[in-house]
Amino acid sequence: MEQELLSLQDEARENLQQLAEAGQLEEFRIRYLGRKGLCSTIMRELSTVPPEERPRVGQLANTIKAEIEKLFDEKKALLESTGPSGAQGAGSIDLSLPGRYPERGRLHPVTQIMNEVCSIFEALGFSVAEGPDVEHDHYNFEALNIPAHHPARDMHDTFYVSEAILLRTHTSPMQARIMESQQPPLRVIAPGKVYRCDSDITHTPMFHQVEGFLVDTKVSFADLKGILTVFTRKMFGKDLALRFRPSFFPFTEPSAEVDIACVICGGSGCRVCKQTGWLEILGAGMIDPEVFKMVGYDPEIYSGFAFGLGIERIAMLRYGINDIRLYYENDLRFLSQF
Ligand code: 2NL
Repeated sequence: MEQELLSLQDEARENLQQLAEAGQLEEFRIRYLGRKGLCSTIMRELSTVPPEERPRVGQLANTIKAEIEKLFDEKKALLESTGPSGAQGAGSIDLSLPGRYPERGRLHPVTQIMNEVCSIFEALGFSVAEGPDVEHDHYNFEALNIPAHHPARDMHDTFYVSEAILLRTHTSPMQARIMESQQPPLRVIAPGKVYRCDSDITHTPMFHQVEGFLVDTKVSFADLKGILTVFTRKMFGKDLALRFRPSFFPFTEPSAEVDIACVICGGSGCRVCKQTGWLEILGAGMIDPEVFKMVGYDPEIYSGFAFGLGIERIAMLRYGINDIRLYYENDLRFLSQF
């Protein structure tokens, strides 16, 4: 029995010395130290030793088991310890390897431009208001002078939730809500998502707008031109040419569209500006007296202007992006450029 114990110890020591990988440790542990392992088996056989020898042999067995456990723990610590690979064999961790850095995230280009547009208007004294994406027909159309059967409703390609509820086609319903509940003077912008049933290289069914309005006594078209000129210069550069071109919107009269000199060709004519030398960047106008009546303002006392711009379009012009769908494909090769 004693002989058996001593050779078990030698065998275990030798086996342990030959172990080269942390992965083999468990196999060793089960073979020698496990519940059905060699140490336990020998302990169980102690009952066959004559009673007068039992204390001595028992003690030896305990010592040897403890010795194997100690050797095992040392080897385990060695194999699992960190250090240059090779020096301590496979399975150890190489502290000299460079770490794996987590990729740094960034804001989506649409979010970046949205933030920039908002901070330009905030610097001009406008406050920011956000409202629901799901709107009442009343705020999206009626309150903005677009009654049922108005031809402008066709242009909006509206997603209807029910007869009177829809996904907002612009952010001006929020402006109507504000005018309805607050008295002038007001300067507010409404950024957010808008929805139109339309999809091609210049349209996505969801896109982002910032609309704004200013109402006070004695607001004139000159104020509109002033604010929108400051905005355009801050957004696209201070020496950029711009022009105000007559247009039509149901909620403003008179209305205008603002063009900037083509950022691609500088005004000489190219494919992007369709040879006109100009790019449309926003629509605006003096708020129609009908809208004021709808929200309970006296058009004899108050006047104001409003404007709207598409964020994806502004970002396309700023970054030279030619397909709006790129924004929504989540391709990191595209997104990580901004
Ligand atoms: C465009 C034209 C526009 C507005 C949006 C607006 C109107 C009122 C109150 C508050 Cl009555 N906001 N929005 C006014 C004129 C033009 O958008 O081409 N947008 C991309």
